[in-house]
Amino acid sequence: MNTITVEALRAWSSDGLQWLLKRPRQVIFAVAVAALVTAKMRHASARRERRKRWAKIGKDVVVLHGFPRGRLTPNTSPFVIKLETYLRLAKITYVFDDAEPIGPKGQSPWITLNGEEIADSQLVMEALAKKYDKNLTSWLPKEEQAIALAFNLMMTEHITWGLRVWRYVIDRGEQLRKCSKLDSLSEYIVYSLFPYIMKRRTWVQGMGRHKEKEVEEMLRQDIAALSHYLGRKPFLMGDRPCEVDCTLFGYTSQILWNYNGSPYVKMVREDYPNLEAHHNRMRTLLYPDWDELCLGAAGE
Ligand SMILES: N[C@@H](CCC(=O)N[C@@H](CS)C(=O)NCC(=O)O)C(=O)O
Repeated sequence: MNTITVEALRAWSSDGLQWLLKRPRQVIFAVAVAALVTAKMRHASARRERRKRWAKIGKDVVVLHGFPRGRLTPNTSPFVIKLETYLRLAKITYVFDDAEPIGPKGQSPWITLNGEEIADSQLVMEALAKKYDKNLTSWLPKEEQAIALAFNLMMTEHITWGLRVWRYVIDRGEQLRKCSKLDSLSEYIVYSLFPYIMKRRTWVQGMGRHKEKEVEEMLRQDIAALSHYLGRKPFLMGDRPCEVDCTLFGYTSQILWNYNGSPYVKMVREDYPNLEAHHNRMRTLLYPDWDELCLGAAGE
């Protein structure tokens, strides 16, 4: 390079630097945009790679996506346990993956099956029941199927919200933090944002507008109804477990293991002990590997 070119370059870069120094806001904005674009591209590439990995898992093998395993339960979400329990009960081959817990509808769980993505535990179970001919409730008379449906909805649309009030509004995610094992960044995001977000959501849904004791009483009635209907039967609908038992197991798993300090533990354990017996029966039947799936109490 000759001297004139070097001089010209020096002058150009010094002018350029001067120009940039006079525009700090624009520079910060440009750097932020570049960082965002890079992060988005990396995110999109990781997403593509995960999908390639899931596509290779095998024909007709379900990839169940959920939050990371809990310390004391295979999952801290009743919906993930509900679906995983169904997969086990229906003997459908699956693998669990926590790399992308939130699915196409913005919630967990969801599945990938032969490259197709299906979200919502209930819709997944219906799709799988059709594909594998595994509707475990269809043998019941229509009248009892209606009862199973109503109990299922009572749990997923009513008990869920009462439990969320306790977990996020009353306990402010403390017990959930103890029962989960997340890296410190995810923990910070989840537990500083979730109580705030969930408080808002429980208010919009309606449950969050009631007094603590009112919510407790509502859930007691629901839990009592489940217990009375279960009675002395081994499973909710009789001698054979079906989908609604998977849902019940999802909820008793949360209450018995992840709701320490809430009034609901005593309800399930002491006031309506046939529900704890149901939980133990389902766990023995379907989760011989329960301890291996769980990540162990804090401090281990
Ligand atoms: N109807 C859905 C409900 C699932 C659901 O509420 N999942 C919660 C975890 S327990 C979730 O993903 N929450 C995150 C959010 O809604 O933003 C199902 O049956 O899968």
